[in-house]
Amino acid sequence: MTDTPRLARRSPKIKPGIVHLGPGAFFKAFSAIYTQEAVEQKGGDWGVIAVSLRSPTARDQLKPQEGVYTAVSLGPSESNSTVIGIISDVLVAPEDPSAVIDAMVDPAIRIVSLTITEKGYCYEPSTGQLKLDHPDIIHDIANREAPRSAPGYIVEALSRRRGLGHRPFTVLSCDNIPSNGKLAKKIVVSLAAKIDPNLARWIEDEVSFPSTMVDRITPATTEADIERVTNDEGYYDPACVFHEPFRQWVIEDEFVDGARPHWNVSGAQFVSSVEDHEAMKLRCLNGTHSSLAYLGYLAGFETISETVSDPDFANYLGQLWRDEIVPTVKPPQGEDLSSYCAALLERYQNPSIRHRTWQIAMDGSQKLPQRLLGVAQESIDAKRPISSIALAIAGWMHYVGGVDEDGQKIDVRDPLADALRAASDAGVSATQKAENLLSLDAVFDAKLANDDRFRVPVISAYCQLADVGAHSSIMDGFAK
Ligand code: CS2
Repeated sequence: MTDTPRLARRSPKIKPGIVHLGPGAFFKAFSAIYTQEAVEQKGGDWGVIAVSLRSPTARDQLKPQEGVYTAVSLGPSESNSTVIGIISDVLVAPEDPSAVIDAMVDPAIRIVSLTITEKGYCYEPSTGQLKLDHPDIIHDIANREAPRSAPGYIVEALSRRRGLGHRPFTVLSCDNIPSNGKLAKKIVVSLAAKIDPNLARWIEDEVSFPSTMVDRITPATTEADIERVTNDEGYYDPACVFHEPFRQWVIEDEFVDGARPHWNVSGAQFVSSVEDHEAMKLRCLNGTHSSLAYLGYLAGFETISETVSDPDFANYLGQLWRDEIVPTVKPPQGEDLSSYCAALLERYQNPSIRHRTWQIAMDGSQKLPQRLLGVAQESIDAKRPISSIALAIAGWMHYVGGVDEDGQKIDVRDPLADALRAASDAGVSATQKAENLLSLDAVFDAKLANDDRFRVPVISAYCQLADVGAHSSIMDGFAK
């Protein structure tokens, strides 16, 4: 390794116009690439200051190579690499909160974009409200100049811009949450209202929060990936990222003063409302991803492509789409849902993308409501079946119980991991365990959790998983 030169910047830095919070693999494989392509073709000062809200890893990887990194697109049998140079600086918020606020207050910054994952919004997944008892929110109300949460940084930076007479920036959420812009607005305005009601009103009136639908499958980078870049490219790049060729970005075109990169030249769609696209993607893709992640993990599969290469799981997936998910989705203009799902299956099958079931299984308490529970509620209301969804939810319940089908410990990563484990452990019988988990109101809306048309199939799927395991349970579904 010591003999291999490190990747170095070859192109000049672009002046920053965006602060991005959450520079993980998805940002590097997605909006950073769209932005680089837009700037290459249309120009503009749209360099990105990348801000990590927690760990210094992104900075430690990127700084020594002046922000550049390699993005590798992996098709089933071909690959293609590009060096991305759109990042102009990387900051680590806990090390220097003032530097982050100063960057966000600079009027040259016209967009603050976010890939902070569901939990970064500090909200209650079952209700969509800001959690005022969240430790970071309590901290940020008391320590405005050194916040911890994304909403805390946004509120303080907007407050200072307002005080200085600057125009606000656009807040661009790129997380997998329905109406992510509306949610971001609700959270930011709720936090601002705790600090200064006039500021809250100004944010309501002046700041834009467009919603977006984002899509590109991007597994976490592994040591083997880094080695592959070293071998293929002849340089060492610990910041490299691997992604599928497919990408789709649908954005509501509501930016403060119309200021945004020409992302359309790189294929982004600007629309007046993103809701139908978001519902299609969250339910058809993320809903089945989570289902395959929990049941596939329990059945012993390491990746999504391995899971769907099992014919029984492929059948289960087809049934989940056809009978339970697609009937709840209104096709967005220009989309045909059966072609959309057929293309999704091909994307899942891509053997070059090693997307671990364990990775997708993370943070299930934050993902379940928008991925699966809304579908279950609508299907019940419309008297349609929910047996495949009930099995997926029961799979999540087993997973968060923390023990796999061979009695091995599962490394459950979830902000509610302890509460989930405690709820599961407190039950003696399988039925009690499932009932305890159903009573967690942070995840399950009370109306759904108390409805026998939901409870009964979920509890019975849980018992079935306990009796015969995930593989036999998904096969059993076809016999019914
Ligand atoms: C996945 C998503 O990890 C997960 O929860 O479902 O990251 C998924 O790969 C992306 O949303 C695809 O666009």
